[in-house]
Amino acid sequence: MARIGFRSQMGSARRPFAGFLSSLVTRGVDDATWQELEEALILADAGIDTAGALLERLKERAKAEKANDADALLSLLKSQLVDDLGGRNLALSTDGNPAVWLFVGVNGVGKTTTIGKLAAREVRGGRKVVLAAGDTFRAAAAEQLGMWAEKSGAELVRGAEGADSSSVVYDAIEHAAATGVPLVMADTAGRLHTRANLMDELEKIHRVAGKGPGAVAEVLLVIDASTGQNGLVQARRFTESAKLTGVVLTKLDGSAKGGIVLAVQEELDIPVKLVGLGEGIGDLMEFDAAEFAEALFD
Ligand SMILES: Nc1nc2c(ncn2[C@@H]2O[C@H](COP(=O)(O)OP(=O)(O)OP(=O)(O)O)[C@@H](O)[C@H]2O)c(=O)[nH]1
Ligand SMILES: [Mg+2]
Repeated sequence: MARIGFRSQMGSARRPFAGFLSSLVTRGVDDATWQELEEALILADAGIDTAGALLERLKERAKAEKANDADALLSLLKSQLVDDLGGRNLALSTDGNPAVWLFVGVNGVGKTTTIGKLAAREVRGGRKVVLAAGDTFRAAAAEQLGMWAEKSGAELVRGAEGADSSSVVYDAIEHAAATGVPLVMADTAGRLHTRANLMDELEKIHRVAGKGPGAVAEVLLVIDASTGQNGLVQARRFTESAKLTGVVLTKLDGSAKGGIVLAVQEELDIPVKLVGLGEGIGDLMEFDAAEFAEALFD
């Protein structure tokens, strides 16, 4: 399988920076440069505060390092992005017997698809995986996860439609423990069939999952990058209640703009661990700050 890359699959993410880049190349660094960069960052969904903060850091460094031509400024920009976005531990923890990875996020963001892709990656790496159909909102959700189980070579544990999600997840963990499977990935619903609060439900799943033989090793918030700043507003609700360990940013291949990566990391202060770059089973990458910065600004 050809290795997928940010540059080839990033869709519209680079587009907001095209104008800034071409005037930088033709005019060099002048008074308008900073303003054009700030506008491009805001257009790219970085958010006003994040764009402003990045610009301040850049200006200071440009002055100190006397970066006053286009090439120098571009490499400074890339290295600032790598400093801001990189240097974090992106490995998914496998602590626990089994380790349990919970996937949370509003509906339609790509939770189930991400689980399918990740299960395939783990199975390819020689690990056995149980998928827990914790989204009991509709029967189709478990069927969709079942298809991913088949494609990826993982095993599925599901309950009846409308069953208690946490009990399905608990059963999956017990089953994994009993059969020597080291990893459980649990799907959850983005909405509920009862009037219960989604955050309360997720907390309950987390609590119950920790009571069994396994341990919750990752709680991954899935965010649809193409929803831009709106996605961020939704994400904040999850950060208030769930103990998140990382973000999966999906659909960066579509109409999403690249600045959203900055906004998520700076405003939520949770590492973007994985990026979704398509609907296929191989379209998932560990986030790579250097490759991302190159892809945006080369
Ligand atoms: N282009 C693209 N599409 C994606 C990506 N990830 C998921 N999708 C698509 O987004 C749609 C929703 O994905 P799901 O995985 O069903 O989303 P979900 O969060 O499980 O949704 P609910 O179960 O309704 O809460 C599907 O059509 C997926 O194929 C991605 O990285 N890129
Ligand atoms: Mg789903």
